[in-house]
Amino acid sequence: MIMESLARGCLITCICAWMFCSSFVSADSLTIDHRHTDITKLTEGQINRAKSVLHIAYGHTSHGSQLTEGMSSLVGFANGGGLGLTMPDDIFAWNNGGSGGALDLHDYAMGGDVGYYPDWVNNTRAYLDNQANSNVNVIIWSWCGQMSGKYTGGTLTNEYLAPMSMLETSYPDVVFVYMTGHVDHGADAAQKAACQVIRDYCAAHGKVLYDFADIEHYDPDETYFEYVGDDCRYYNAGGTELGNWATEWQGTHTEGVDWYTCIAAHSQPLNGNRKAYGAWALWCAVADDMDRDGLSDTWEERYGGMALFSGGSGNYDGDAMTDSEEYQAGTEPTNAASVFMISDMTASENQAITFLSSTSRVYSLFSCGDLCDANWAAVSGAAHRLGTGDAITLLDTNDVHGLRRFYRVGVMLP
Ligand SMILES: [Ca+2]
Ligand SMILES: [Ca+2]
Ligand SMILES: [Ca+2]
Repeated sequence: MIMESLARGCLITCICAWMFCSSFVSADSLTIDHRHTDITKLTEGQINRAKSVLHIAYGHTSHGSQLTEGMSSLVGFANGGGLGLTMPDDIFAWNNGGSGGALDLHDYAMGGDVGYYPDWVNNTRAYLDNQANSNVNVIIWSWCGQMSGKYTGGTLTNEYLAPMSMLETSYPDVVFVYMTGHVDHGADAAQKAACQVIRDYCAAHGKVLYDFADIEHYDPDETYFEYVGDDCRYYNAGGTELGNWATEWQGTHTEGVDWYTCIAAHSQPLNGNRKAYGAWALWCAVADDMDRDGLSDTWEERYGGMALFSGGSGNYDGDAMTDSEEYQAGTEPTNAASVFMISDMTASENQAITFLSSTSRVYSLFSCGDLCDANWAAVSGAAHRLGTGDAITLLDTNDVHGLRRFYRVGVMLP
């Protein structure tokens, strides 16, 4: 999502710009998929926050154990410096109860898997209604099979999506994590269609999704395998087996350095590795937005607490930007003088657009020739810039002399 700021002012004859803010952050869906399997991108602070905030209950059978088995063996891999990790020892430790500074994850908390309806719903309610589990704030269920069958049988909504949504209503302080099922080459079309139904539902309704199937379509180099089985074998469109993406990658990389061995039910260790990386990305992301309003809880706490900004649509400091826009732009939501705006524009050989940037935000330059058309386009040759916390300048190096140009700057979270 991009927010844009324009400053009004004349650069040279027929070249001017205008300022406004548009778009906003809202309670977006959160999807964890193959794009979130680089565990080296997680920070120690994010991991420790997940460990301090989360109390997770996980219901699963064999396929779902790829997450927890992968997470178990990840501890030693990271301790040994795998992938160049230099985190403190045992930072990825987890156990039931969270003792010793580990992540609190109640493995096999609820019997069965999400394929067994209505058992999984009843088991969830019984678990959460048990006072002994009153601190649990994340529920996650995996599939083993049945997903594609529910799709073809027309019960995917009534036996999965709708009950999940009802549970969310019943337990508003608990984050429920949706999942896609494992890839299934034997039922490829139905499996893909079922996954897409789940993805579309989660995207449309602001849900949290761990996209199990998507992770199984990619190797660590982001090579995509369209026709693939849960054992990582891949095929052509005609069904001819071509290889195994996991064993091939493992065979050309170093165990203990690039990947680690682990139990991965029905599959290969590399798949378990990637499930664990995705799981930790999930824990970190969930822990930083427990109220699911699209605003980082860390950011909200920095400026006074989540109660001040709930929903993000308010405007605490009364300036021209909503709380959500302030979050996206990295401006201060409690300081009306802190807003996202172009501060200077100069025209000489190039058109120079200057503004105060924020760290951890990415900026890009757009222009158009007619505000009535408002046909904004990225300025060619103007690279995206990472904010520094100081003023930065974006340049339009194209020859626009004699042309009318309006500029605006877009900002987004990386
Ligand atoms: Ca939040
Ligand atoms: Ca504001
Ligand atoms: Ca402000």
